[in-house]
Amino acid sequence: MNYIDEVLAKVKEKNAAEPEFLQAVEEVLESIRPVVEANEDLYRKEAILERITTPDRQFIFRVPWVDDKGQVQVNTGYRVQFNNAIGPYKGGLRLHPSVYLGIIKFLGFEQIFKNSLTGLPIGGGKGGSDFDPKGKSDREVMAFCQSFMTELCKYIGADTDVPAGDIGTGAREIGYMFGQYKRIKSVYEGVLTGKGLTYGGSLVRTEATGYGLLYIVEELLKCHGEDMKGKTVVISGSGNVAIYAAEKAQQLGAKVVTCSDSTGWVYDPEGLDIALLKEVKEVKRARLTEYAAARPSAQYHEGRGVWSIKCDIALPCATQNELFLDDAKELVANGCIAVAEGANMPTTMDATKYLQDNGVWFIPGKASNAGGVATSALEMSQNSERLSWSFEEVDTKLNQIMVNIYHNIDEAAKRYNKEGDYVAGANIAGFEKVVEAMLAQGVC
Ligand code: NDP
Ligand code: 2IT
Repeated sequence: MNYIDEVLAKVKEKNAAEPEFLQAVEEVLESIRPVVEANEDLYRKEAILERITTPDRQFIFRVPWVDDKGQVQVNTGYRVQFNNAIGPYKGGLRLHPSVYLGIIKFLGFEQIFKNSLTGLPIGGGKGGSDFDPKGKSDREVMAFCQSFMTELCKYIGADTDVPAGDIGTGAREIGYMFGQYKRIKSVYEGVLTGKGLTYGGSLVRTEATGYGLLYIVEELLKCHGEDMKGKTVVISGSGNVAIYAAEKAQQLGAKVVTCSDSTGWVYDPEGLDIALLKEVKEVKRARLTEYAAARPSAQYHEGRGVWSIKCDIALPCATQNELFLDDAKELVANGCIAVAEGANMPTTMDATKYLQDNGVWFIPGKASNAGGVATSALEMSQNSERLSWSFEEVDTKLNQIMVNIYHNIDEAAKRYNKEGDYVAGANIAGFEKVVEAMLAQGVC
């Protein structure tokens, strides 16, 4: 058996109950075949693939907190430190009832290659909890965050492991966690990113993932003689990534006609009202029914359905496995030319293949949503030098990083005779840098 198949079989056996992790590993290993085949003896001897698919360490802990009725609640907390070959572990904290070890491992594994693609010195990690912030009071969220950080603070630090936001973790949660870290450790350091602007946060971090997504799409289109002006865009999700992707798409002259949440979706043929969407989601933390109620042009539908709307560009920005083969068929039939992932692994493997086989330009999340973590790394730089950069300075750097990512993944794909296969390009370019660092650092 060749080395990749051997390792894939072992990973499947060891992690059988973690389908999302297996999906992420399979996608990466399948697409780096040409690189591994060219170095098979060395990589096998050095156990590169076994090492890169096994986390450095993983922490699982109890998170007890008291709800508003005085009842003690217990959640499970996770932090997986996956690989620090090129820098301190870096990656978000997901707070969602679906979180279990397999979700955190898939996200931490993806983060290794994404962080490598940014060109900045950050390794891969991820964490979170099965806590659901939805419907909780601010005091309950604070109680959870303080308890979570009471344990997590033992494993993280500005030069060790720097968490940030992800699903369910926004500015409010980061603030409570930062306060508790500072209180326990008596150290004021950039241990978290996505902080508020009054205590070490970076301008543009809030917008960064969504804006970065559009910067890479803009570059993709430019290189194919197209631009965003007049394009119809469908987006899923209505959280941090979705809102700022929609905002930047409209700034670039496109019309964004959909968004969604976990209960339903909105079709707004006149183009989303971003200010209203922010008010409903960021301020009121309400459902999309409130958006539709306040916006005469919008139709609200229960369930899922954004991919059924005719569009030029589709941007999945909610969660993993939310764009299936049937959705891909509908997008192709409707003339969609590009799909770029704002979320992590939102497109299933068969849907990805269908899109690519049918000539749709497809950019995988580890490249297209890297603007968030890249700007987190810029926040770390600002914290280290105890300075704050202007909005324009950070935004210009973010734009340049996304343009560079596009050209790096395009070039890597071409180098292995896979022109236009940005999945292969992203995995190969991300992998090459990490492996070079691992080999240089010996067996560790
Ligand atoms: P938010 O919590 O701000 O928003 C998530 C959005 O997705 C909400 O609209 C939510 O709906 C919806 N959603 C979440 N889970 C599900 C589900 N199981 N089914 C249907 N809808 C769901 O998170 P973000 O916007 O930060 O994250 C979105 C995606 O982007 C995730 O995959 C995340 O890992 C990825 N990402 C985030 C980055 C960041 O900087 N924040 C950086 C890079 C990637 P509802 O409110 O109803 O739950
Ligand atoms: O998936 C991701 O890249 C994030 N949630 C952002 C991580 C970060 O450290 O900013």
